[in-house]
Amino acid sequence: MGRGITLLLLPLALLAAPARAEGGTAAAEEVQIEVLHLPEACSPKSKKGDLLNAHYDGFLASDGSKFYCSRTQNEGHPKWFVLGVGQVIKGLDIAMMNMCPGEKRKVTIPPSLAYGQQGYAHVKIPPNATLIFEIELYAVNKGPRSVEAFNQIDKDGDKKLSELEISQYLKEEFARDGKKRHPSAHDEILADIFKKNDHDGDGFISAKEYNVYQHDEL
Ligand SMILES: *[C@@H]1O[C@H](CO)[C@@H](O)[C@H](O)[C@H]1NC(C)=O
Ligand SMILES: [Ca+2]
Ligand SMILES: [Ca+2]
Repeated sequence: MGRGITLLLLPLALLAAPARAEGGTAAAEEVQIEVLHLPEACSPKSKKGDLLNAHYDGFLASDGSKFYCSRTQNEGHPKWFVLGVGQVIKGLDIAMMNMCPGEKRKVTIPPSLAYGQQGYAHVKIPPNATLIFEIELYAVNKGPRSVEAFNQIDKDGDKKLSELEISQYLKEEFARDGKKRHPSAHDEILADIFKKNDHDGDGFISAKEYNVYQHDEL
């Protein structure tokens, strides 16, 4: 999967359910991290807003049963997601910080940082479930809303993205991935980008409007 347009526009929402923190006792509410493998050259280390590529298996702590395995999905491709912005459950956002490509971790996540008192019936997670994930990280990349990405689109360097600049960017991305698209796709996507990002409606996407994750200085 390419790193371009899809990620800018449609960050995937895997295992994204609201993490319901509901009080509880402090000690039991932390994510426990056990490093299973640490590469000798451990860099770069993941941070909020980075785009990660990982495989992970999820188990119920109560009986060890496996409720999730990324290897059986999407033709076995590892998952892409942006770290620290709620695309995964809160506990995973915490558990995967400061992690480098090649590193493996086993993490234990309390229910308050997972699916809480509700559970998540869709993947058979009961109420109040402590979860264990085994994670293997493959890549730590600049996130889709990085300073670099912004500057790359902002050709005239005025720190805001015009329709023309985004249109140009879309064309380049389309050309790069070479997928067949309906002729109207460009205009629809362009309109959609402005609808979702141009909050003050001035016809530009400002650095602030673009930097939804607020992970870098723009
Ligand atoms: C989940 O935990 C809460 C708080 O400890 C408790 O009040 C509730 O009854 C539990 N729910 C179930 C289904 O065990
Ligand atoms: Ca500009
Ligand atoms: Ca604007």
